[in-house]
Amino acid sequence: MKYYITTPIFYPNSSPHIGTAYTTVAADALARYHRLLGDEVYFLTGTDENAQKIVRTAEACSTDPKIYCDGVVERFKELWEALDISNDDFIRTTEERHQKVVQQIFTKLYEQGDIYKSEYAGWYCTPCETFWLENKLIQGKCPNADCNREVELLKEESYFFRLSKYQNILYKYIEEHPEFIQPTSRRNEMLRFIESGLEDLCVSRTTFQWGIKVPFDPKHVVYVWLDALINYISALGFPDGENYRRYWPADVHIMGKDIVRFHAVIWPIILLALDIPLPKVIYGHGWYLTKEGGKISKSRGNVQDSFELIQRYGSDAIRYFLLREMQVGSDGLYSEDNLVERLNSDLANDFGNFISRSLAMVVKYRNGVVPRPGQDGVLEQELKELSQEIKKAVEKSLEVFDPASALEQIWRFVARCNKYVDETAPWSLAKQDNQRERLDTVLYTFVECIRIMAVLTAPFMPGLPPRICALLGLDKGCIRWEEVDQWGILEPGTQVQKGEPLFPRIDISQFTIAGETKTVDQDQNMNQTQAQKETGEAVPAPEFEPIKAEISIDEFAKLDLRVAKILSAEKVEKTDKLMKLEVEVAGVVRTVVSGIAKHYAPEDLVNQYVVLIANLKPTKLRGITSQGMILAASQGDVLEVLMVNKDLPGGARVK
Ligand code: ME8
Repeated sequence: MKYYITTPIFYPNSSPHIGTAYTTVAADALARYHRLLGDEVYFLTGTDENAQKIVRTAEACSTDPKIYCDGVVERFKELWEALDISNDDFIRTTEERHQKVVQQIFTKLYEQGDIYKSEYAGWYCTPCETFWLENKLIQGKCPNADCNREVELLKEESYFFRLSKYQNILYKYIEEHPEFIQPTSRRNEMLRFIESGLEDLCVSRTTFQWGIKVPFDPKHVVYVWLDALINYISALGFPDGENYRRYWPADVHIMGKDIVRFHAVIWPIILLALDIPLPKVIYGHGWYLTKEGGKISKSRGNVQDSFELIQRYGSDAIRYFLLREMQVGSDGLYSEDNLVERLNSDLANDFGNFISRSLAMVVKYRNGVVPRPGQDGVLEQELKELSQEIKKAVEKSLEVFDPASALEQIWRFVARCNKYVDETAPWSLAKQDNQRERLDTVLYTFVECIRIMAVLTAPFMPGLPPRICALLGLDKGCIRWEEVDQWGILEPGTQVQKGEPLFPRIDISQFTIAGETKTVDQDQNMNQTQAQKETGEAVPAPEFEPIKAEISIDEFAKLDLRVAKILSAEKVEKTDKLMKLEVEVAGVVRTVVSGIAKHYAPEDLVNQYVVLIANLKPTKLRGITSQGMILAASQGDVLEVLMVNKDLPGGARVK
């Protein structure tokens, strides 16, 4: 089976962002899933460069549009690489292979009478690259709810494309093919839009020269949408390229809801006019919004540097977050806090923790050698049935382009596996001589569960399978979709390792607000601690952080530790960990921001004497300058601030 999937071609008027990344990551997960199914996949993305807004942006940077695009396109390519995007091709509309096809199609549509010359008088919105009739404007501005910006009056000789001629054919086609526009809410919107009547579309401009020239009338350049949509076939070598014959029609065009209209109306009509089969599905997902509710977009300037995010959290974590948070038919909420929360709960606690705790037990009880399992019990049977159910559910979700529910299903399996560890309590089995075979079965089941998780998550987090395979002593070939719910794949006798935690916890209390330096404290200890508990002695012993390298007494003497009296305490808004303290030390009052809010109520702290590192360089946390740090002891989830009970004044030295 072939599978042709595309993203929109993005305007390179500024660097790509998290919104743009979502579409591309979603398409990539689908492409990877289909490759795992054994389909012959062609995955296309690219850039839409012949737009008026590109000319404007380049002018603002006093540079040539092509040179400007070349720079930004490199950023796109770098970002896709950093996010492990597995596109087979990257089309730029400034490439000759594209321009040639656009000119051929324009000429053909003109010759057959579907394009005609007339005069355009109306309004143009440059940010949306869209023409509007006067009666559609809202208070004289662009009626697109997300835009609402100034429009410009245009009056020029133009070519027009007869959308109206195909209105009824298209309407009937959408009615008869309920799968054509998805999800259903977007299909209904499109039907209403077509019912309101299609106007012929202005498809050329004469007021600027950047773009593809109309071959028989070169003072015109082709209007951006007609040009852009054709990328989906020009990249395949339309009309007689091998890829075109092999892959067209597209199995799905994935895009945001903002541009479904162009894909569901203009694009099918171009294809109908050319007598070319229509794409099978046009899928419009929601937008990523900021906490304040606005769409993340270049023009709103609320974009966070994607490269920085990837560097901080890793591509798999970003991919997981983006795919998990966008529910079908609605918008997703993006914030770095949400991202860290998901990373800590779903990836570090649930997923990574199962893997480290179960591998730690194979290492502890069987020297890392996968044992031959004995007879399955009820719990193993239940897990096997669940894996079959989950495989089907994931397949069903991906058939309807819904990675969020696919991941939700996979995490049902992860949760069940964690419960299985508690139910089987291998640390107790290990103490009973007559439970040797049972322990073998449990440990074997652990490792099979890890293999299954590696396969299930492979399309979404492609960085994981190689890492998990390395832990399991397998090569990449162990990632086979058809074996997801087949048990007994892993050979007994295989040597596994505990390895590093796959997703170290991120301590968000170490963050300062956006725009300032952020330091991430990766609390690598968390997962290991739990694993250690379970493999440990009668009273499970926690695993401690290794003791740091020796220092001299002189180095220690540099630390100025003082008793400080807490005068006031209040939680820092919009965080759940940070507490702002006013402390009195040696006659002065200082502000200290401390990550203890989860463990203390403000009233429990006021009037207490604590230990302060008084000569620590101030740092900003959530915009508050913190002048020192108070000492606390912590292990796992327990934290206790060190308090001084004798009557010592704020300012007394701690030595
Ligand atoms: O429209 N949330 O390009 P574009 C989710 N060149 N997705 C988002 C997003 C957000 N906040 N912001 C952008 C164009 N996107 C045309 C397309 S195709 C023939 C021509 C994604 O750079 C989403 O896929 O404005 C949206 O449809 C697309 O970027 C718009 O990209």
